[in-house]
Amino acid sequence: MTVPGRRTHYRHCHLCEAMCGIAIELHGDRITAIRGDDDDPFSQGHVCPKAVAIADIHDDPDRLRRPVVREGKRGDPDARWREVSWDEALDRAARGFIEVRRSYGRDAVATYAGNPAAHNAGAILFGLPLILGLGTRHRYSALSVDVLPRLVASWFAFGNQALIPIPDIDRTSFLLILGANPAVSNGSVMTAPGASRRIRAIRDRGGRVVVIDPRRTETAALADRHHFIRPGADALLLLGILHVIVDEGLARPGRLAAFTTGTDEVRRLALRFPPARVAEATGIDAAAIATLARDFARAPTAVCYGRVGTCNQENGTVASWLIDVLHVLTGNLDRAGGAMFPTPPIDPVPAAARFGQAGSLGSFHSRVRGLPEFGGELPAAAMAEELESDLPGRPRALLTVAGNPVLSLPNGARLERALGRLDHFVAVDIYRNETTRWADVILPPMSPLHQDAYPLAMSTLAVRHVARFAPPAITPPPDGKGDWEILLELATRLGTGRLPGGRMLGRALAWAGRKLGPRGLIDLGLRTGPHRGLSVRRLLRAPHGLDLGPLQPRLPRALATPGRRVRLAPAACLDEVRRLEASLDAGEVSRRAGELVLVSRRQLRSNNSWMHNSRRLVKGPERCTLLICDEDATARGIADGDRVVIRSRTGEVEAPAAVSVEMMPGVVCLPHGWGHGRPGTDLSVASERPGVSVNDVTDDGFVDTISGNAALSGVPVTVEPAVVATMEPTAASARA
Ligand SMILES: Nc1nc2c(c(=O)[nH]1)N[C@H]1C(S)=C(S)[C@@H](COP(=O)(O)OP(=O)(O)OC[C@H]3O[C@@H](n4cnc5c(=O)[nH]c(N)nc54)[C@H](O)[C@@H]3O)O[C@H]1N2
Ligand SMILES: Nc1nc2c(c(=O)[nH]1)N[C@H]1C(S)=C(S)[C@@H](COP(=O)(O)OP(=O)(O)OC[C@H]3O[C@@H](n4cnc5c(=O)[nH]c(N)nc54)[C@H](O)[C@@H]3O)O[C@H]1N2
Ligand code: SF4
Ligand SMILES: [Mo]
Repeated sequence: MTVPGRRTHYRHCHLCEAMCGIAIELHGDRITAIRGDDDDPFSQGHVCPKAVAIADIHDDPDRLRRPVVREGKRGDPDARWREVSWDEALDRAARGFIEVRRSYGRDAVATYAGNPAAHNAGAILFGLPLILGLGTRHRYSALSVDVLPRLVASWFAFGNQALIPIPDIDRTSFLLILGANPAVSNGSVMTAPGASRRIRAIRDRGGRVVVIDPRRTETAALADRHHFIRPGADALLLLGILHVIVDEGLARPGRLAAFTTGTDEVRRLALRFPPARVAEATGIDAAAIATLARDFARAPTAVCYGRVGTCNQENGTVASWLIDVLHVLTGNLDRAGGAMFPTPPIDPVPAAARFGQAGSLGSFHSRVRGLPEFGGELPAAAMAEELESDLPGRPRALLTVAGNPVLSLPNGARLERALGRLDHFVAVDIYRNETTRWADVILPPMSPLHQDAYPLAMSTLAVRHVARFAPPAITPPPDGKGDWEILLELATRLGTGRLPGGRMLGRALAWAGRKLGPRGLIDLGLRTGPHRGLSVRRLLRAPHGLDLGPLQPRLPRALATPGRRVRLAPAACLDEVRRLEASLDAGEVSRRAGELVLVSRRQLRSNNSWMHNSRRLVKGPERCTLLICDEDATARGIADGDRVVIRSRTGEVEAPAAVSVEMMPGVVCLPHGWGHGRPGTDLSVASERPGVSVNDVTDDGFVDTISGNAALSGVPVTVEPAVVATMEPTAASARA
């Protein structure tokens, strides 16, 4: 029975990659409850604690509803912010860019796109033409503190960064997880709602799950085996595994052999790394490496899933590439139960190839450190020094879209200082936070609940083919704008469609977008996509989403390399392994006594840096703690709960220690996304329990050599008890 004025709206949750189906109970336009959508064929009712916080963000009084401009000096914590009309805000935003461009040229405008932009179809479809249209070399995004090494590896091997292998988790009989914690993150570059349930199902059907992580994680608790690994040593571990597979004649590439080149080179390479040679550096003993290799190779189907831990480290591209090598040599690439390439309803693979977005590496370099561009974008680890350096070509203006680089990029404090040097800064964002407080203008999009929902990017990473579209859940406010409208209006004012820098894809999207809007573009994509009979209308009639079946093989047809071959031995990776081999021989890879390195972690009730303003999510005990093992804590006179100082080359932070059996000796761990104690923000809940930013101690100088992706993992640090001020004897004696 329906109560008048009450209704249920169904859509996917836009917060993380799992895209769980949710049911939002509404009374008029007021949210009364959010729960999992039991009828979603993909997520089957699964949600995590963050889903209900969608309501908190939607109703958050701190969330910006109208554009604001800063009056007074940049960065002044006491600056006044004034609400202005959209026209005034957009004009002022555009004018600043036009002036900077006129005085200093196109490269003087920098852009940074953050994670929520990837969860918003309108922001993707309208952000891309704007950013490409600006034609600047100073293009940055969260990709290069996340998945860039995976994209580079795909471009090397498959000729297209959009061809990303995904674990076929529901059909595999052996899952090897390297540096991912889906029990908490809910899966990444593997859209698999209810990932924990899917992992348990592998074991229930007689398969095996092994986790390799410097922390015994929540995911490790679901596995048959867990091995600690020294941060950054995954490439060596994989070489050791490949050695056993080649040496013991376990390699079976099967049908892949017909369209793969470079197999002999990688076989020869692997033979140089017997497990005994890599054991000490990885922290995993040789017998365990050999067993792992045999189990993987002999399993009926097997897949290796590497994620943030294998990407955000110094050997990120090599590790990502060796995972592909492992899949090819064992015949597990592009087959059911192995690593597969989804064919989503709107397929970026042919689009990327046709519009010149398949990939590119090093066609230009950053000015200061010479880091390579990938796909036209520079690594975000270079952003602070680029904004800072007076070499010719310094960016004077910045546009951020859904990003919080002050908390998300390595050496965030340095970036923060550099933001103070800008002539003009515009943020498209919903909060005045650690980054956007430096802006001149903040342009806030409406809540996602006021907008259509189609998981454009996440569908391309899903472990099944699914489709789901929802209209706005709640009537949009009359003066509200979606991300796409803000980006379109900026583009119009900047005339980016006419700029010579607007690449073909940018111009095509800008033209079609103006005519069709995001819903029209999505409809066009669905109608012309690989799955027949889809359209927005069809999906509106299926509010719980449609299941379009399991993943299907795509090779060799989808390959974009010359002659449609998998290129298994890219020169850049072979060179890098030689370098790694030399440092292995020099003993540089092994742990020095007493040394500590830092890794980060995610938390179920957090989403990167921007959901700590939900009281429901942040309540409970302090969660921004330093995990440290007993041995390392005792050696430093640290007891559980003590405040400690964590120091690196770039800075220091103070946090309570949590002595934990989860941690590998020599490795300590802070969560990322905290650090809300900076002045001048408008985050009333988050600033009550600020925590500290791990990225005040990570190092922008520490990157994956091939891609320039930030090595956020494995940062050398020292940890010692915080000095208790002698003026406060009560506090000191309480600790004694
Ligand atoms: N040390 C360490 N650092 C890390 C990581 C790590 O594991 N360790 N992880 C890295 C990873 S994987 C990522 S993806 C990055 C994330 O890096 P970022 O994307 O830079 O940071 P987020 O915390 O996701 O910030 C999102 C911003 O978008 C805004 N926002 C939220 N919703 C919307 C919306 O609908 N529209 C608009 N326009 N804005 C919105 C928020 O207010 C916030 O300012 O952090 C990286 N940094
Ligand atoms: N609850 C929650 N969910 C999220 C997010 C969030 O902030 N909170 N963020 C979302 C985003 S943007 C992303 S990209 C995904 C990320 O999803 P995941 O990749 O699952 O992310 P993490 O939980 O950071 O897991 C990385 C793991 O790698 C380990 N690790 C660190 N260094 C190394 C190493 O050198 N080698 C190996 N083998 N392991 C290492 C860490 O200990 C950690 O357990 O999560 C998404 N989902
Ligand atoms: S797992 Fe991700 S998509 Fe699912 S409810 Fe939680 S935040 Fe939303
Ligand atoms: Mo991410």
